[in-house]
Amino acid sequence: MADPRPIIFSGIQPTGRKHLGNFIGAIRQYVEGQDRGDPALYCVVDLHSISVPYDPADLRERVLDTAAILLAAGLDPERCIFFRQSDVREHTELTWLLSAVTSHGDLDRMTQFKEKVGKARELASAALFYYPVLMAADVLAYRATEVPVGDDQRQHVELMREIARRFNARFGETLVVPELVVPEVGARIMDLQEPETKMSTTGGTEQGTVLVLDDEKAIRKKVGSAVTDSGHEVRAAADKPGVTNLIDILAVARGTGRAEVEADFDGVGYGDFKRAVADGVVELLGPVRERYEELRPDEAALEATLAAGAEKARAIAALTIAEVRARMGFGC
Ligand code: AQP
Repeated sequence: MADPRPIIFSGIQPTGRKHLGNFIGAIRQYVEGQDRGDPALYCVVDLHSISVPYDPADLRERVLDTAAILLAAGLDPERCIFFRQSDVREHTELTWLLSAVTSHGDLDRMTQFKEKVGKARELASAALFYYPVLMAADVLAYRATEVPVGDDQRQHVELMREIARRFNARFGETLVVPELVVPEVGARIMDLQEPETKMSTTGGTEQGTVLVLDDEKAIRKKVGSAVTDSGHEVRAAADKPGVTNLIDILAVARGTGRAEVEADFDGVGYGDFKRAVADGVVELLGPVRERYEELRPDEAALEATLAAGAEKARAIAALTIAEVRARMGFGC
């Protein structure tokens, strides 16, 4: 018998500043997954964004920005379940229930928490510390089998797998242990100015971060000034992080692999190579920006899309929560 189709779940934070790393590492995987998944669920994770200082009035706007970016990138609400996390209250209930099988030590080991708080650990919100439990609830509520994410989420997915295993061992087989899915090329797109650090919404350089909504001029400027090295070979190597990053970006834009890009640019200087990368990124993101401009003004339509998705999501999550509650000894 053929394998059943996967249940796919992934979440993305609400900001209008989605970058090329988010697009390559996550968003294009979402679009690919919507015909494979049964269902594929994608969620704007607004509850996660309260883990750092934020402006409530701004939050709703950023959710709509993000929703419009994802729809512009190719998400089709007819082929996937697309919704806002806070509309499905089951996520917060399951977070609390799963905390029974999550240890303080588990959360204390999360490198993303350590990187984000730096030395200001005592001032960090409890929500930031708890973020991986909410992320586990997001996925486990749908008994997802696949979680498409970028490489930076590897540790969080490992933890949710462990939480599911522990729950099943303690309360009986209930939750599905999901598989991490990271893209073969582009799982970690690096900052163009600091290619040793990942391209990031909060931590990167302005010039080294290509935004999905950047216009052609901005894209060409940022890619044109990307840091390379003192050599001249277009070759992926550990000691050539800048060039390797550009090779990955072009490979994704052209739908090929590293080897094909290296072969195409054998003997070509960095200047021409960067121009080709800029062309590729403009082709990749240009249509998304144009479609975004059309979709973003119609807030009522965006809200209606998210509300319809939430209703479908809730129907699935409610079944899981009911079973989890029963297993844990709560009334129905
Ligand atoms: N540089 C990256 N390369 C590949 N994938 C990436 N992702 C993030 N950065 C890269 C993936 O994008 C998805 C959505 O991420 P998010 O918006 O939920 O936030 P994040 O993972 O915390 O990364 P950001 O966007 O850079 O935000 P900050 O600055 O807050 O860390 C995820 O699947 C992520 O793996």
